[in-house]
Amino acid sequence: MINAFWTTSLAGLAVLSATAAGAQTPETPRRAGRGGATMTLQDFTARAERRMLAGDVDGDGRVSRAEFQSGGKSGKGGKGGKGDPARRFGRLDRNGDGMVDRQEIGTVAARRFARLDADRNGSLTREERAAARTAAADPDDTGA
Ligand SMILES: [Ca+2]
Ligand SMILES: [Ca+2]
Repeated sequence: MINAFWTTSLAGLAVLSATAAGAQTPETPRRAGRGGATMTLQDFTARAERRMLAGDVDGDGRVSRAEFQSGGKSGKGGKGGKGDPARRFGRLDRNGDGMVDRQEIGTVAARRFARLDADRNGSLTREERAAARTAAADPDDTGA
């Protein structure tokens, strides 16, 4: 009886710690070799930063409105809607100082990640990202 009790408790604890560890550890081993099929928040944020800062012409680590609007790659050919650079810039520049910095990119990317991560497991599958691309509108689109 005592043995059964302890066995059950320990098994329960093992499951709990495994779950906790799983939640905190990025899925590096599984991700490796799968061609980036899944992305952690870190990957996602890094990619958003890279894309945004590709338009950082003067290299100050921030993207000004002018830099953003002339940074051809970030737009999807677009006038209006989610592709409109002016509107996208306004959403990214959360403190309204006319510059988008890393922190702002990170904030927006994290929010977007949380929304895209449909099963809340802390990583985005190819399917979850594909669903985002076909979504009608994404107010936090960072181009990632
Ligand atoms: Ca800003
Ligand atoms: Ca997920």
